[in-house]
Amino acid sequence: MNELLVKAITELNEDKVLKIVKSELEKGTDINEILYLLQQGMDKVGDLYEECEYFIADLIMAGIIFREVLELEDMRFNGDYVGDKPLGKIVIGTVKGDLHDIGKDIFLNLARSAGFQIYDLGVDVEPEKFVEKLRETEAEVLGLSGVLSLAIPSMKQTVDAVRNAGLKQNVKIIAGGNLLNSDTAGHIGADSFTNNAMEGLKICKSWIKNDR
Ligand code: B12
Repeated sequence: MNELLVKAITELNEDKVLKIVKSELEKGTDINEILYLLQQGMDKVGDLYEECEYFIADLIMAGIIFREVLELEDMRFNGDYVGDKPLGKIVIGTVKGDLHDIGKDIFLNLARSAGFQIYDLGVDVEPEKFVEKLRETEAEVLGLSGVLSLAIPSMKQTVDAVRNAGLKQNVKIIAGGNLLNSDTAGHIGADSFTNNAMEGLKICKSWIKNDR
């Protein structure tokens, strides 16, 4: 299914994508494997856009198809059961200037089903909004999402704002998005970074564990 699914999303073939995903879910294929392949397809859609083969309408279509897959009932994550008390609190948002929210939503659904309480600020979030929400909720983790190049300076501004507000010693910051690497992450000044939601969840869990 690997190549078929990547090809179907790259070609924006909605029916085929849904058919393959449904049949893989029936077979018991791991959700993360499906997400990984869809993400690869999205990268290819992005490449075609860069090469002027695809236009903005195609990016929109790719986003719609991805959302449809995420809405399938069996795409829900089975997280750890934690009872009434949340495992920890995460404030999250897509940073200022960036409207991409599919990756953010994948991570937050995963974290929520693992027992985290999530405060989602949406997209295009100003640094001050993150600071305000961290103060209000006393969350232990701040998750910053972004895929545009301009998300990097926005993430840095947000980390700086949290530090300047005197909150940094109580808050761990994780940045997520597919253009992040150790260089960009170093520049941003977050505690960690990832381009994989499952890995992000593991990092957040390890922070909470070490805290207790
Ligand atoms: C779909 C899409 C859109 C959709 C977005 C729909 C939506 N609701 O999100 C729409 C049509 C709105 C869009 C608009 C634009 N887009 Co666009 N888009 C894409 C595309 C094809 C896919 C993005 C995506 O959803 N990927 C799949 C998700 C699952 O991956 P992800 O975000 O990386 O998330 C994963 C991890 O990173 C991680 N993660 C993500 N966030 C977080 C947060 C935390 C805390 C953690 C722990 C983990 C985590 O978990 C996820 C699952 O593993 C990308 C191509 C690409 N390669 O990314 C271009 C791309 C990002 N877009 C691009 C561009 C240029 C634009 C526009 C400027 C186009 C225009 N001329 O208007 C606008 C910008 C609008 C804005 N201000 O944001 C460029 C950016 C270039 C750059 N370097 O800046 C890209 C790279 C395409 C390209 N190759 O040229 N886009």
